[in-house]
Amino acid sequence: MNMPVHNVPAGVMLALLEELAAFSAPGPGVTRLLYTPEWYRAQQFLQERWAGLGLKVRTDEVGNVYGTLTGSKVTDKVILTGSHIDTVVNGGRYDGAYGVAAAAAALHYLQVTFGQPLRSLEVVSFCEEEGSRFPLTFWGSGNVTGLYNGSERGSFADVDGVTLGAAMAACGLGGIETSGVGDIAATEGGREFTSSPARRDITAYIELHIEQGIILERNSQEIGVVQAIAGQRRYIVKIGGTANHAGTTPMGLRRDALAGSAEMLLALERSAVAEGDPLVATTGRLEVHPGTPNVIPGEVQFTLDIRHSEAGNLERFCSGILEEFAGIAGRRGLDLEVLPLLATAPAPMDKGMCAALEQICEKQGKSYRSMVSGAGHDAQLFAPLCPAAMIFVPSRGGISHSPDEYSSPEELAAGLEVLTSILYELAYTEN
Ligand code: HGY
Ligand code: MN
Ligand code: MN
Repeated sequence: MNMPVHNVPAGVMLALLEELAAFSAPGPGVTRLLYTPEWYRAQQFLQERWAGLGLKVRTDEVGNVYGTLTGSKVTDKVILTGSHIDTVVNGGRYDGAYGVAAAAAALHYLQVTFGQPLRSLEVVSFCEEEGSRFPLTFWGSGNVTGLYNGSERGSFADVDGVTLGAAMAACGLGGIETSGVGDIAATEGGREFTSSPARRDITAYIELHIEQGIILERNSQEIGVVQAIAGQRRYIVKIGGTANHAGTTPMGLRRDALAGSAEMLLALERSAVAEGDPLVATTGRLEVHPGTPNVIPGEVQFTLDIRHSEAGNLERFCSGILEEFAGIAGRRGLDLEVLPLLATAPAPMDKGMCAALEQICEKQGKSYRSMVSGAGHDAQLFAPLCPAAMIFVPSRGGISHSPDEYSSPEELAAGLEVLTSILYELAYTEN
């Protein structure tokens, strides 16, 4: 089949990326956390630019922004493409934003070049995926796919104690602060909020994203066709000891929550290394209370992020390490509380779309490889609901979640062309 999509101009995408990077809190890299002023301005900016690109724009009650190119034949279903607009703290300018900018540029190119599609195409800027501000992740796609039911808005708060519902209300969004979990109490405005029911009108989801790893660069390949996304377990672990005087408490009489945590984290690393690739385990955040030099730590709270591409191995590793934590706490006379935060199963991508992506790369003479994603992505929430696919482009040095995150304009443009090509096949041809 000839390739009607070629030489897709990257200018619109690169300009969007440049402008999005400016919506950040002060500091190195890009920091754009959910429901913060910089987050709000970025979503507002996208609505204006997408309207200017001829897309029909709307926002849902959690702040996901959509731009639709309505089809001539199929209008009650959409082919969805996009990614998340939020970032980690001091992150890069491509994680998430690239998939959002490229999707809008692809729809614009398709509309200008081929006119109205047969089937509706829709770009989405998901409000949140990282879990950087509130202790939950995939808040944007999770509200689209039914992972969340709205009751979370009163029960999750950021480090300053601002609840998800209050932060939403501060952005004028549908959520209003509620009382506890699962109990959607009437609010001061007397309005109940409704949780956004899972959408049933999405026939396929495609996400373009930077690899955030080193495999494509190491193998000098332009495109990654993702076969599966690793499953993820996230926990908050609370260790209870006894805060006491650092000078007068003999070592044998201590219940030191930080020393106990340190033994647990070394056990975590040792077990993960022994388990071997592709298992990874990380503690990204640890808080010590009271956190003063001359007081034995009475309480420690740390996060766990554990991933594997096989569900059984992930389950076995998690239960094993939590058992080991219980043994350490028991020996030290410490209290242990483990709060599960997230459990996403490994998600296979759609075989038909993977094959179509490989064929597109072949025809366009782009080097590519099939691969598993160690990073979590919105696409994994769509995989159980509709055909889902992901396309990667190289990350320089494999660096991501860092101000040094970088992909060249040529690499970004290659990904854009592959995305545009599969969207053309899905929306413009009688496939
Ligand atoms: O953590 C992840 O895998 C993704 O970048 N949110
Ligand atoms: Mn991402
Ligand atoms: Mn990320």
